[in-house]
Amino acid sequence: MRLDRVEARRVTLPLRFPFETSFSRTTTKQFLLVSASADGVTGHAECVADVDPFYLPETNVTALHVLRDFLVPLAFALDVSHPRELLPAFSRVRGHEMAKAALEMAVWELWARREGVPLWRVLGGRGGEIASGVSVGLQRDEAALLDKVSAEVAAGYRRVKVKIKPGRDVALVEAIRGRFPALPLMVDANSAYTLDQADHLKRLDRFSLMMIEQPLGWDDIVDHAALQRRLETPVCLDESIRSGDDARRALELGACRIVNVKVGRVGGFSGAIAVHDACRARGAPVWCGGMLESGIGRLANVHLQTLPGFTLPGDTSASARYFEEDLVDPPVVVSPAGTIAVPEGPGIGHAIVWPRVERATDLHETWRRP
Ligand code: OSB
Ligand code: MG
Repeated sequence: MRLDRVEARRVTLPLRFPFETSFSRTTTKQFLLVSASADGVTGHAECVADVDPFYLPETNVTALHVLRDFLVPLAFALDVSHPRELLPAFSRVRGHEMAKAALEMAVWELWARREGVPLWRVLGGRGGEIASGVSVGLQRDEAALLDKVSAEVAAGYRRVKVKIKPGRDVALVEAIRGRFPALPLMVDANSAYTLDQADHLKRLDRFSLMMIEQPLGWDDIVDHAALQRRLETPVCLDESIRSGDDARRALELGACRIVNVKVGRVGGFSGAIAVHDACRARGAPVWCGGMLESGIGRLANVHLQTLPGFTLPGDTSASARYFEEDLVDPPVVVSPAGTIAVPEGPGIGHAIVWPRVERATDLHETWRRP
């Protein structure tokens, strides 16, 4: 299969509520929607880069540049016999995993549509349902956080993750634990601490947290290994894992016991499968993170989570927690039992509502195979 056209649209969607982490406060979601076409069939994927480089180094501007000037030409030169060939074909381009993932995922989605099967089938997953968890951002105060967590528990979510940062950590976790003694609960620091705060982080050990996610540097595994030796709470890495090899190295070094995989952070589905396999081979749980995706990226995450190593609920929650009106119909919904149904239609399996996409698009580039 030869790609004959690739497009990128820049899409902006208002968020229903601001999402605050240790590194920023997001009020609107802006992303590149990448589409790849061959022989009259088109696949679509969402790039997880943001307007700023505060989570990881890429931005929507760097992703558009790297796609246009490097990745799309490499993809046009390829005669694709399977989507897993894309990531190795991109290897001369160092880093830029989010840009790589967007194009690679669009080709997987195209592949599934050509075959007329749901994405999970080409990924090697299964149908049925997945368990759903939520990520709760930093709130105004403790009362607001408790209200938010209560609402998510009442909605049926199977586990709750709360964002922390220095000054807004131990007391908040203590308050949540006081109210919900048995709740599967975890925290995510997005690199807000340093190893010299290990004694402070150790105070979280008494709250039976499932894990603490990415407490230290975004590109570190050595300090995380030192921290993990001192904590009973499992460390989970997010930002630090950008490939299957990164997952292998982190687990072998003892830098974490659990891995968060985001397809967009590891170069696409083949990278995500490599992370999944590296964890599974070592008996380490892996779960699927999120990047406030619209339904297009959200559904890609649903399909990925049907692989057998996903033994913990991830961060894939209902569209309605983020968007008044999602770009897919039906939107992603969560049952009162805290599950999401795995789509059975071709590709991502829900229809993309193109008039909504076009209304939210302020830039559209099309590249054709020379
Ligand atoms: O660290 O997991 C993270 C959102 C944006 C950037 C980083 C992270 C997150 C989330 C939200 O935690 C997960 C979601 O609901 O999509
Ligand atoms: Mg995280």
